[in-house]
Order: sequence, then C-alpha cells, then structure tokens
Amino acid sequence: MSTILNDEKIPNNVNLGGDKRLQRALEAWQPHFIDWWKQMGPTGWQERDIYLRTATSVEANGWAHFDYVKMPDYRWGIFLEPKDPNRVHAFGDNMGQPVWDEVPGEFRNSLRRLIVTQGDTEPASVEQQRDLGATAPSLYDLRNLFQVNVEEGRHLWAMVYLLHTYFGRDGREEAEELLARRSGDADKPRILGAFNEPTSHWLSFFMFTMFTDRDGKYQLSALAESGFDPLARTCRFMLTEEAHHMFVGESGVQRVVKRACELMKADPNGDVRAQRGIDLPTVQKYLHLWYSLSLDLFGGEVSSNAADAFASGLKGRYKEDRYDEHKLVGSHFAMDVLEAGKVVHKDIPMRNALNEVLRTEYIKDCQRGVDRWNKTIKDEGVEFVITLPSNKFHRQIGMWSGQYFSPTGEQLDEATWNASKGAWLPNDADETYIKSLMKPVYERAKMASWIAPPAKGINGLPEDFEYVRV
Ligand code: BYC
Repeated sequence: MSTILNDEKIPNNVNLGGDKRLQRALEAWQPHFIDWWKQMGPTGWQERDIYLRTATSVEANGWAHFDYVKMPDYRWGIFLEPKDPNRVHAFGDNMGQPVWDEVPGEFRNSLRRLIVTQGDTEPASVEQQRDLGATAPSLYDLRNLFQVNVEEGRHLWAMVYLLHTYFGRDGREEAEELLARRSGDADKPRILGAFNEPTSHWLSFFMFTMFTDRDGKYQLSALAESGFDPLARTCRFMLTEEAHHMFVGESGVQRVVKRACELMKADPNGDVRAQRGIDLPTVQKYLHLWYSLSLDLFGGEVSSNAADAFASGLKGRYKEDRYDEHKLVGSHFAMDVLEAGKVVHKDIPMRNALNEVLRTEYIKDCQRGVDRWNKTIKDEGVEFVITLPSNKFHRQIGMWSGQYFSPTGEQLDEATWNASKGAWLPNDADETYIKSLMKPVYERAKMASWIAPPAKGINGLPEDFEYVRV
C-alpha cells in the first residue's frame, strides 16, 4: 500500500509538494521507515499519547510546536536553513568560490560517506535506547526520552532527504541500508563504535546524551561549514534540536549527582547505595566509559581523511569563522603522539590534525558541563570532584588504542591495566546494581529514589503534568 506524502504529512521547506521525483522516492522509503520504527523504535509505547515537540517550520515560532501525539504519527519533517545566495567556501582549497548546490563529481564518494556515517548514528541511537521506556524514573524523563528518539528519527529523514535528492540510485540504496543495519549486531553493525554499545539503563542514557550527543554537536557543526550547501543548511537546523538532547544528558546526570549528595548526607555512614541511590564513584566510572567511547567518534588523531575533507571544502572546523586562517597550508598543531611506544609532544601538519583539533574543542565543552556538576556537589556541601579522564584513557580508535593509560594519563603495562580497570570502568557488579535500581515510576510528579526532580517542567508546564498518558 503506498502512502501519499505531501506538505501536510511531512512539514518541510524543500518544496516537497512540487517535487514529484522526491515525493516518489520518499513514498517508497517511508513505509520501510515506519516498519523499522515499529520494530526497532521504543518498545511498548507506540500507541500512547506523548507530549512532544514537532518542528513545523524553520521560523522561531515554528520549530517548537508542542502537543500530544502517538509516536508513529509524529510528523517527521525536512528542514534546511534558508539559503544564503551569496555564500562562498569559507575554508580549504576552494576558499572564496561560490558553494556547491549540486554534488561535485570528484567528491561524490567522500561526501556520500560522510552523509551515510552521520545518518547511521541516528537510527542507531534509537535502537540503543528502545527498552528504556520500561524503567523510566518519571513521566517527565519518559517524555524526554521519546522526544530525543523522534528527533533522531527526524535527523535520519534529513540525511535520507540528501541521499535521495542528490545521489540518485546509490543514494536510495544507502537510505535502505540505514534501515537494515542494527546497533550491536555482529553481522550488520552500525558504522561507528559507540553506536553498537548497549545503553541498557538510564545512567548510561544520561551519559550518552551528555557525551555522545555532544559529539553530534561538534560533527554537525563541522558539517554545517560544508561547501556542499544543502548539507550545511540541513546540519544547521539539526543543531537547534541537538541542544535539547545534551540538556537531557547534562541535567539528568546533575539530578543523579544531587540525589547522591542528599542521600550521602542522610545516611549515618554516608552510604548512598544503602539508600538505593547512585554513589558518586559509580557516576565517575560511567563517565569514564561514555566519555572515552565518545572521544573515539572523532576518528584518528592524525588523519588523511580529515585533511582531504578540509582541503576539498566538505567538512570544516567548529565555528570556522572564529579562526583567522582558513587554508591551513604550512601551519601546525602541537599535540601528543605515540612514537616507538612513548608519548611525545610534537607539531603535526594542521590539516592532518583536524580530528584532534575538533576533539580538543569538544573536550573543553565537556569540561564546562562537568564543572557545573561539581558546582552542584559543592553547593550540597559534599567533598568530591568529578573529573574527565585523559584523552588517552580506554581508547579503541586512533593512536592510543591498544595502549594502556590510567585516567590521569599515566602509561601502564597490560598487567597493571587489567588489575585496575574494574576500579575505573563499570564492572559487572556495578552494572547489576544500577540495573536493580531501574524500576518504572509512572505516577504524575513522582521520581525514582536515585534521581532528584528537574528544576522545571517542559514548555513551562508544572512537574505534575501528565507528560505521557500511561
Ligand atoms: N568507530 O581517518 P580516520 C551524532 C574509521 S554523532 C568505527 O581515523 P576519519 C549522534 C573511519 O570511518 C556524530 N570506525 O577518521 C549522537 C575510517 O574507516 P574507512 C556522527 C571509525 O575518517 C548521538 C577509518 O576508521 N557524525 O550525530 O577522519 C545520537 C580511519 O578513519 C571510528 C559523524 O561522525 C569509530 N569511532 O573520521 C545520535 C560525521 N572512527 O573509511 C546522533 C561524519 C573512525 O577507512 N563522519 N573510524 O573504512 C566523519 O566525519 C568521519 O567519518 C569520522 C571519522 C569523524 C567519524
């Protein structure tokens, strides 16, 4: 049965109603998307009314329309930031020349690879989070989970729009493959490492939205600089939604931390676990895990792929306009590298160091969030400092993979690593304990024992609002 897709069903600013070729392509893909959503999207909540935000236009008052909606009826729209007809390449070898409205033949494969890699993360995260609705700590959190999920679905639509519109038959095939890979599947895994890791409880979900979604912010910002204008414009609009996802993560961990402090003070022995809370050392371990997995998402420290993507104008830096120099020929980046098994600080040609440049910006942003968590701890009168581990700790991609480093960046032998890793990363007992806390709380305004209430409700609504009609 074919579905008719029009401007009413798919809010958009890409003239879908007037573009028969795009309509036909999306009409063929959309039923597969819905099948995938029903099979791999949130388990058990598809027929419930959820208080969700839907983007209906790119205007300030149009991208945040709130109402109850059943998730399969969500209007996954296609939005690009309005075109600037005077936009030119802002970096790389083509600097100053008009940006491309069509895919340049010589960069077709690299561009498709970037779009597919970006697109693949979106359904992957929905798959990773699909069972969390069974154990939500409150209706507020349950609704936030589904908001994140439907928006990742929309981000998938955004990449599929680009594949269908600009890449012909192979684009259509890639769009199908995006629905065929499965997070964590040994035969058909998702493309990037972190997107195959289980997000099996809410502490991991909050760490994921804090750290992994923040990689999304930096990658999308780098793609928002692209000389392929439709990609740049698409990513700019996606970034408006990404902010909420990181808010869910940062405020989620902040509420866990606050509750840990409260319970610590309430227990005669300061034992948080005795009162069914998540103790701060355990929070630190999950941070170690998700932060290091997310650092891997920036790719190798020294990368010719990154150099080529910059030179050709496909992928820039975070906020390219803040830099003075945009060609990067002859400049260098001072960074740690591994030489003959030892760490040395060295100048690397800038274009080859661009993954590390982006990762460095990301690390600064993560630190700002961790500082806010530490302020909460201090305000509670508790002595504990949460820290980001070294960028070499527990890495599986790039030059530090296969090496052993402590969270403070000390190089270790394998035996020392094996003896210590259970103290640095979540072990089986931690995972079992955290899972034992995960019991659903579906009563209005009630919270699970291990998390403090949010500072305020969604869209100015009170805490006892029925965010999900259970
Ligand atoms: N896992 O030169 P290299 C988001 C591969 S998150 C597995 O070191 P390059 C979101 C790499 O593909 C943002 N493989 O790195 C968040 C290459 O393979 P091939 C997602 C990896 O290419 C939460 C080889 O290693 N967006 O939006 O410069 C929820 C050597 O590559 C990994 C993007 O990533 C890894 N971690 O950079 C929902 C933007 N890292 O080609 C959504 C698009 C590297 O030799 N992607 N490899 O087979 C890119 O810009 C680049 O592909 C990467 C890698 C930054 C990922």
